Amino acid sequence: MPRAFITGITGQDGQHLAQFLHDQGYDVYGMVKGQSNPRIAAVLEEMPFIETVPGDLADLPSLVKAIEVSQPDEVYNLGAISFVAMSFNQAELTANITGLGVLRMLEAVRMVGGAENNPIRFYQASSSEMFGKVRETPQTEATPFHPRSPYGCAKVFGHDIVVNYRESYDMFACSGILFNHEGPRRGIEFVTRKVTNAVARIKLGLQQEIVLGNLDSKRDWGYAGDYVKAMWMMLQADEPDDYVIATGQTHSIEDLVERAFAEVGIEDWRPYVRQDPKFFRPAEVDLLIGDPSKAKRELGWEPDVSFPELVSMMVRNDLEIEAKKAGIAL
Ligand code: GDR
Repeated sequence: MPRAFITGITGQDGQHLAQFLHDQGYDVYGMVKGQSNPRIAAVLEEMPFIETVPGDLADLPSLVKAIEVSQPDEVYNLGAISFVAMSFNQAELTANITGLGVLRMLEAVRMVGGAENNPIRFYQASSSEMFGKVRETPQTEATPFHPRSPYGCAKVFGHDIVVNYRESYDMFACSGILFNHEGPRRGIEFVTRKVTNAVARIKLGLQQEIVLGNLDSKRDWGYAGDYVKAMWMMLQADEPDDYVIATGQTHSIEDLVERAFAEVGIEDWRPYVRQDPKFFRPAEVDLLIGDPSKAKRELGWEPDVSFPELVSMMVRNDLEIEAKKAGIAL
């Protein structure tokens, strides 16, 4: 059985990827940091097939040990401080984990797998946040980076060091430049889930309003389940390379809000939405729209779930969860 090693196993993508790889017949190893990681118990309850391995992206010896123990064919580095807004407050931590963590992971793979023609295949979770103040629209693999947050800067370092290790040590190392991807497993701090959860609670009479930041910024939102498949496809290709993974369509936060409220039959959303400067960012990424044509051409990858389907899936999921918690029959 092929073996996959995943960092960030308790995050949205780690969970989707673990299930996907298990379904493909992989043995799945998930790196878990800390003495008693509060999220891993819930993940293991749903996916008991995951073998957990201790390790921390801030600690190279632990990564070497983790790779030695799991002996993977494929490594997926999804672990990061991933919340852009938080990276402004914890910039050094973000640089260390989201940036230098990639270097440490590559180094662990190189040390354990051997320097030349390393057989371990490596995937790095790069991000559309690297484009930041975009230089062209839509963004492709060739678009120059202009990150707008400590998170984006750290991701640029991670991206560049993957290219460098590929070129220097002939490693099979790829980066997926993933645009925003969402779903029912999304953390509540991200805007899509924050909105769909609040809309569900407002519909059920559990909450009065939702407080948001910038409603004008635009994102290219896809479904996380579609995007983890692209990660795997990159590692099955003949040659390692970098790919933009996106839908090619963009929507504003306002569009998201409108569609989520419409899903529960509320046409006029304005009375329920308040803006607060505390949710505005010191520097914003105004317009993201990715061109996934290389991934389609070379990998045969295409997204299945559309933006309306995604919002509908998330609102319905939150309605079910919130109704169950409150003991309300739907
Ligand atoms: P993003 O996702 O920063 O694009 O990064 P997020 O959902 O946090 O923000 C998207 C946009 O929504 C605006 N916004 C708000 N955002 C949040 N979180 N909360 C609010 O109340 C709110 N109001 C408006 C933001 O200003 C922003 O413009 C995500 C993460 O998953 C990264 O890790 C990943 O790399 C990128 O997507 C691709």
